[in-house]
Amino acid sequence: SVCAEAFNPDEDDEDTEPRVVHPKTDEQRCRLQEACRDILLFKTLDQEQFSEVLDAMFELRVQPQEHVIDQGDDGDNFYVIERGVYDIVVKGTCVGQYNNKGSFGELALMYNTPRAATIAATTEGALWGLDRATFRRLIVKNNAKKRRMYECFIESVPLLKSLEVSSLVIGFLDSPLAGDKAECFYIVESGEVKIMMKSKTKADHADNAEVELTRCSRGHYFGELALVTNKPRAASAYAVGDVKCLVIDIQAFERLLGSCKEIMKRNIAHYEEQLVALFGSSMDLRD
Ligand code: 1OR
Repeated sequence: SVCAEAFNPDEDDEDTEPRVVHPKTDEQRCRLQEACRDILLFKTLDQEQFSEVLDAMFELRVQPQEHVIDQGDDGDNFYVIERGVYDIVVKGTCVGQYNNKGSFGELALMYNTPRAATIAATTEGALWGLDRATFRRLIVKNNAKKRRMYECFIESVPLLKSLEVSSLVIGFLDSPLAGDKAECFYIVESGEVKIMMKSKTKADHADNAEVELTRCSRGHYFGELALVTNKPRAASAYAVGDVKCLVIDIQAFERLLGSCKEIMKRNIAHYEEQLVALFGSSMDLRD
């Protein structure tokens, strides 16, 4: 891609720019807060910064077929979805979709590159925009700081070694969910996570007992299966004591880890062998 400017958030001299404030009613602020609750890129912000971000955001309504972003354009805003369905189109082909949640438009702002995809509303929708200057001043700098803190760790994870780490948009979670929503992929930074599955043997099945399949510690990943197979979560993950995980959302996962999918699929074959050993059947992890 075209990238003339180096990625160096520390050299930005945007601290002197005036603070952007779009006044909002209480009702708007409520909806905005709800839409922003699970946005990974906002998780590195402290409360003061987060509230500055909320102040700067502005509401935007879109109609079906409307393009929010056109591939190749310069980046103006970052967008958080309040509602609506949006196609992700790369060179004329639809490669994915946002369905009533999530965010997009961060790449051009983070790396000073042209828009990497077209985002087209397929329904009527509502979005919240954040201008480029505020996004860079608060979010890009924070993300870069966080990444520097974790550089050693990221470099020690074999799966991530093959990636261009500079394009990794990361979030951190202090204790993993026993998740059923297949939206994130996790890498353990510290602590231990146990992976549990409902037993398939008749006796255990009656009382809904869970069987421990494995434990994940520093550098191990989990949560990739449902993202690779597009099926519901096959097992639950529980923190054993304090756990810190690096979290990658599904869009970033697709964009960055596509090349790692083959490695992951090979590991899924191992899961199936383990399940056969445990329960006598693999329960069709894949199709
Ligand atoms: P942006 O500023 O480049 C378009 O503007 C946005 O689409 C982009 O930031 C991302 O937020 C979002 N490849 C590139 N951009 C994507 C992709 C994507 N998905 C979402 N965006 N891929 C699709 C992954 C499902 C990879 C296609 C090869």
